[in-house]
Amino acid sequence: MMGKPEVDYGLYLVTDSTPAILGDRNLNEVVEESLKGGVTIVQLREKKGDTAELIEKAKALHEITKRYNVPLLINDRVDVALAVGCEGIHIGQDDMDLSTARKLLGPDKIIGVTASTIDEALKACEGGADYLGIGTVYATPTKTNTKEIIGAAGVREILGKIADAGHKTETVCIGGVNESNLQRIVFQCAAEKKSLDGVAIVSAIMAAYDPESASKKLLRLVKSPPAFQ
Ligand code: TZP
Ligand code: MG
Repeated sequence: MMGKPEVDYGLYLVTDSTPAILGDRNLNEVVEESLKGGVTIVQLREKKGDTAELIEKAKALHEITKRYNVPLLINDRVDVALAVGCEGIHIGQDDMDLSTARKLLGPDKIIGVTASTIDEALKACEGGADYLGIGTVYATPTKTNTKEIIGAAGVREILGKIADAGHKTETVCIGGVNESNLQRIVFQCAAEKKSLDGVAIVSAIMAAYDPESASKKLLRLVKSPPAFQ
């Protein structure tokens, strides 16, 4: 038995292959640069393309993430994660339900769930999600169809409620996180009994001129306590 891998959620890269973010660069190269910079977990998020193409993309990316000993999760697609044999999936509220996904993937795969409200968060924790992606923290051009912009205060409220309910589920926040605001967001989000385990980022890494140094800088900020209290 392999068991579930230990995961460091500290600096969580979510990919985006759209022209606005990736431009004419190569997805695998950009992800590998960010892995060199210290990204601790990667989610392949592709909203377009057919299944066969997505499986090929995910397989190639998995070869890279494995070399860095970093888990690869697939956004939305349980079938693709199973086909590739990668470490797990991330599902939103409109995707496959958590219990079905768990049945299909088994106990050892990582399943993350997006939560924008207290109810969504509690339900995902009770249902056995490994981590929550809490947000959207700030409005972001990377994802415009976000239902809820909850701010750092909204994230903190959710963290407080899941801690009160006794859940140990890991947590990251997502939406508009960058070098300038990372520490303040982490600081503002901290609830009495629970802080974030990491931050999930698209554009501040993927769209950076130098994804390796951007990741290094972001990782340093994640791993150092906020410079103010
Ligand atoms: N879910 C909520 S916001 C978001 C996703 C996938 C995009 C975050 O992108 P960025 O560029 O880090 O703001
Ligand atoms: Mg989804």
